[in-house]
Amino acid sequence: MAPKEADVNGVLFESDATTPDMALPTTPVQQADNYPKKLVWRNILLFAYLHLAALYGGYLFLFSAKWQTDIFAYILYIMSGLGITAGAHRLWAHKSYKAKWPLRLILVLFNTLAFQDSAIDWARDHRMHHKYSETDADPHNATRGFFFSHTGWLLVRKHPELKKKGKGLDISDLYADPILRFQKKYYLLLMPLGCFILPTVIPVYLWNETWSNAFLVAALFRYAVILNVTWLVNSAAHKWGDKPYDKSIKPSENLSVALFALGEGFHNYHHTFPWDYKTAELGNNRLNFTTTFINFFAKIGWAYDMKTVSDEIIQNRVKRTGDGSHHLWGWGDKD
Ligand code: ST9
Ligand code: ZN
Ligand code: ZN
Repeated sequence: MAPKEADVNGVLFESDATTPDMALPTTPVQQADNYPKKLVWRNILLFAYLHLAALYGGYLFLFSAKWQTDIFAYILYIMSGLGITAGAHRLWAHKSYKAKWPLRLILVLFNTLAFQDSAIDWARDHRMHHKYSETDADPHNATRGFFFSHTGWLLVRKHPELKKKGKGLDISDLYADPILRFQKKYYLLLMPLGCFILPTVIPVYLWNETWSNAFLVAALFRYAVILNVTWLVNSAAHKWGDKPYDKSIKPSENLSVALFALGEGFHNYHHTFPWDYKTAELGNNRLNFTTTFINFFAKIGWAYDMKTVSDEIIQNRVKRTGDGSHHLWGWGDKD
């Protein structure tokens, strides 16, 4: 990991003199066209069904479901979103802060509601995404086009280069956590319960919602929205937006994605400084609810050792490799 610079109010400032392993860029090797794609029909059919049912669920959300069901779906959206952003992404994939076991338990519960596979598998793919960004060993290599980076990568077998290079990836820290091991071991029981069964049963029993409204709105519509918002970070935020920190990479600052993704759209910053727990230069109250959430738990002592980057390092990097748009992204004083 990068060396510590200072330790102020529990926040560790890191130098980018050496980049963490998962941030090392590699020379892109474009072999994707030669690679025989093996379609996974089970996933194609399930995602097609999910999206058609979710479209109808969106209609029911607007015109038929009870207001309690709509609010419940929104709360589930925030909870499962945090399970991805504060849990799988910032805590487990990047180790950008540490969490005591009660917070890890909350995050693993939230993460299970999101059904994006176990946090161990999610973090393993995400480490490959950073370490081999935009090469064939990147699971959702954005140089293979918008559709591939958004959904297509989940509809085909992974590239052989990914499986080869993936053997060298160290994920022993993830397996060392009993909470993560438990989630992976019982995933096929816990995930259906958290993502589909409880979200359907709760509205029916607690406020007399119909079965179809509960299933289509709180389970399927909410799940499809969360999936697509997450995938937009891989597709839209690897395509559209400014590059104030490093103009040589595709990841970009995308405000619209950040708005829906609880603060995960400032992707040029994130790929430049992946160890910053804010995943953005600015944190609290700047379209970054995930940072507000982690800061709250830091106040009660459940989150600690949050890593960030000093202003000086950011400014140097902006001057050295930015595209000149940085002034557009300084929204007043930092929190
Ligand atoms: C989903 C995940 O949607 C979305 C992740 C998005 C990430 C976004 C990141 C952006 C930043 C964060 C922003 C968050 C914003 C959130 C906003 C919220 C408001 N390393 O995978 P297999 C090896 S999931 C090392 O089966 P196939 C390994 O040996 C949706 N090795 O490959 C492995 O064996 P094992 C629901 C690796 O057979 C073996 O290969 N889930 C790695 O090619 C086989 O692995 C689904 O739909 C690696 N990374 O199948 C399921 N990977 O595991 C989707 C593989 O035993 N997945 N190996 O060690 C699948 O069905 C399959 O994975 C497949 C590929 C068909 C895609
Ligand atoms: Zn990341
Ligand atoms: Zn990315």
